[in-house]
Amino acid sequence: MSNGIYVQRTLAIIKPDAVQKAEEIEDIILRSGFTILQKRWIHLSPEQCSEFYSEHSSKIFFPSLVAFMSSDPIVVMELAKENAISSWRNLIGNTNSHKARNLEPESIRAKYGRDEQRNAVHGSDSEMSAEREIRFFFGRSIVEPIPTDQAAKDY
Ligand code: RTP
Ligand code: MG
Repeated sequence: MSNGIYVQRTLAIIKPDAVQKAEEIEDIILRSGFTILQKRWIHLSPEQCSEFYSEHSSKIFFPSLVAFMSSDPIVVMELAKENAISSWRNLIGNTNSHKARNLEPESIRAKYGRDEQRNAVHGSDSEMSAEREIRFFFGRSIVEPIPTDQAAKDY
């Protein structure tokens, strides 16, 4: 068992409903101890959104999600921090912005989201999806994962 800190990477997106607040959200990200390794603005096509969210292709909200995510530019960021995936998911809060306002009033979705779809931000939900999503937008991470017992097994 390693005693080292496991600096993990995750993918964050500032969605079309919140890009006007991108600077404020980036401030929160940095004040919360994340490093922004890579960042780009991009306007996704409906086809690219469908591919990115393919795990939801059978859901009733899929067409509307694709229309929303391709409606305007987004900001995508590769973030690094110890336990970045769960740390970022905790900071963004419940998927439904109304629930986030009740349950986690300090969360990003509570502050900047509108409803269950227009919820301001995205976060990878596992190491596997983080790898896939970082590759989707950036080709590859600019840093090699720090080897720990777990990481050595995964990579
Ligand atoms: P995300 O992937 O964007 O970080 O969000 P999440 O894990 O919290 O939620 P997920 O279940 O993966 O849903 C992906 C995105 O689809 C939209 N959504 N709309 N009932 C609805 O209208 C509905 N449910 C989900 C949201 O934009 C959600 O973030
Ligand atoms: Mg998700």
